Amino acid sequence: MPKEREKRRKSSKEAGLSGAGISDGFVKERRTSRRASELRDELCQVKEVRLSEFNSTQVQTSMMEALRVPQVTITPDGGCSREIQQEDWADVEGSLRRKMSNSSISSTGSSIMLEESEDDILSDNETKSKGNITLEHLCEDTSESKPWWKIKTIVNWPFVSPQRRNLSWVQLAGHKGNFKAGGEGTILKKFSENEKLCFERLQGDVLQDFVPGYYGVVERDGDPFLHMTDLLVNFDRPSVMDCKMGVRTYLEEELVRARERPKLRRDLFDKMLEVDSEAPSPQEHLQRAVTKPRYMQWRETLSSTHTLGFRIEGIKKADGTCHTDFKKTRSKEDITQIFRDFATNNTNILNSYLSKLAKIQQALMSSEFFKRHEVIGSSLLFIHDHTERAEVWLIDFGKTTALPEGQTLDHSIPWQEGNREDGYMWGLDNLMRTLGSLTNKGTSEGSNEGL
Ligand code: I3P
Repeated sequence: MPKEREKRRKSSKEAGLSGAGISDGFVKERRTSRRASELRDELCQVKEVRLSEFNSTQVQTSMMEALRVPQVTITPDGGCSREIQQEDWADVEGSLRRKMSNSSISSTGSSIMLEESEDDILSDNETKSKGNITLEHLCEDTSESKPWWKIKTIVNWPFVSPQRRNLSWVQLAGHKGNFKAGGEGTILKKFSENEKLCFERLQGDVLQDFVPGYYGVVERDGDPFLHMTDLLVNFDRPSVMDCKMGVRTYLEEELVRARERPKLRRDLFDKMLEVDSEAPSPQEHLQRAVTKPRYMQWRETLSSTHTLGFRIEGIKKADGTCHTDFKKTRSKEDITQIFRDFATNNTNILNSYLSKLAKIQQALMSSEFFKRHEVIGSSLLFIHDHTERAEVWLIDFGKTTALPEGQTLDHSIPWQEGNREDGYMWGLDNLMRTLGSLTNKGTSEGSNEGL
């Protein structure tokens, strides 16, 4: 069975879903969907290029260079920025060399792969990375007629009227998940075991009021989905902003995996090139690929993730235009200006956001869930409309991971590999200062680092 189908079958099983109990009406849909799955599987064949195909010593050497995953140590420098020290992992390199020599690079091939992400094969990634997207393009109902689009933070736009909800989708940010229309006022998000566990653990936690309502796992077209509240349902032509929180956007376990089973990705190299043709090293240019941690770390230092502990991923304005071109938005001045524009310099909206953030901050400080999880790749979703109603929600828990029993995080202290700190609270503090500077209220708490 192809890998992808096997994976889907497993996750469906893990979600406790089976053929039993599914109505007859589903059967036809499922047959169609099976064909769609097969087509997807064909599309998903990952291109594997064995090292043995690279005969030149030069390329082999550069491959070795690229596979050295750097360690990033972030230390507060007492001011507005954080110092980033890149160290080579001598031990990693050693074990990698052993691995590679065991796998006979030169003749018999190795298990180190050059691959493209499934997302990028299947998505409109190119369009997204260009930044500005018009609503017309995205307002078609993609949920049924389009191929399987993978959209990370997707929001539901009541395009015609809340009653006649011709579901239309707007792509906002980064990583692409899959969303479909749920019942009234709800959406379906592509199943992730990790995110499901988070929603379950969040039940009864003080954070529950700040995350989308969760209604369990449902099956649609043969695939499992998480059923949750559509956060935009009571807004009229809302403006939406996605801010990815924290100083780190990849899990520590991803670093470990990259060390143990390094993969070179051409799609990430291409994305890098699109933003800055000089970003890849000469070696990376040669092999036209980078590892994921290398890409993620580059993205973090390019944006405000490292310096402020959050970054703007995407904005949808009330006029329907979407902007996702914030990869290089780093300075506090730029970020402040973006927030000002987003809120149309409306003090009521800004104050409302600020007071929501203060409540979130309070809840985070007393949350058992937050204490015991490494929160990576999670966003704060800002939503307001012309009525000046403004809400902030915590979303995206696909990479939020429980710590071992007994371990807790501070969420403010610098990250060093092993401590699993994510800098979420530090980022939130900086975010509140940004908004505070626009309302002249500032924030009463927090350190002076960052902003
Ligand atoms: C993507 C973004 C996503 C990440 C994705 C990256 O980069 O960092 O968060 O997914 O990795 O390609 P960009 O924002 O520049 O498009 P995860 O958070 O799930 O790791 P992927 O290509 O492996 O999906």
